Amino acid sequence: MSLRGAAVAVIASVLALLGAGTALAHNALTGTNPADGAQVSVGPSEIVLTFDQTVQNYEPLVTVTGPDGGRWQGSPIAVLNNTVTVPLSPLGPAGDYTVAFRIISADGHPVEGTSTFTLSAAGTGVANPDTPVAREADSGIPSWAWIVGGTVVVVLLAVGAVVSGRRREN
Ligand SMILES: [Cu+2]
Repeated sequence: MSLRGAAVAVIASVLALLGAGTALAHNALTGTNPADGAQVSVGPSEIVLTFDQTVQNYEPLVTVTGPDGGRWQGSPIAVLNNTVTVPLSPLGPAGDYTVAFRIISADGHPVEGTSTFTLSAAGTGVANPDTPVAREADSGIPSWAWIVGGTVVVVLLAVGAVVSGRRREN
């Protein structure tokens, strides 16, 4: 085999490997119902997310956040082959509703994304009581706050120990 032939063979096998990698890549969202960017006058009874590959039925997460920050998704979330379906409560205020999802892809990786639709006419629905914005505010202490707080306490204790140690020496 000539040098040039060998180079071509190497490039071909690398391309083949890359192709295999693409085929094994994690799930991609191929469609939603309502479609991303769609305008509806009445909210549908459910949201359906369709992927290019089977979704693993492991703790799927879907939230539907309305224009006022309220949550409108129902439960349970159903995973069937390559689709994820979440019941939708009757909608309230007109405006944009964002569907955010996090699923476990066929290859085991978490995949997340969003899709948005617009409600053109206000409905009479009431936002989900168990996932209101208020509940997030209640437990809204981020983990870094605990770390900073804990560090401050440790430093104060250390300073206190040093100061009291010096007093005893004097
Ligand atoms: Cu992946």
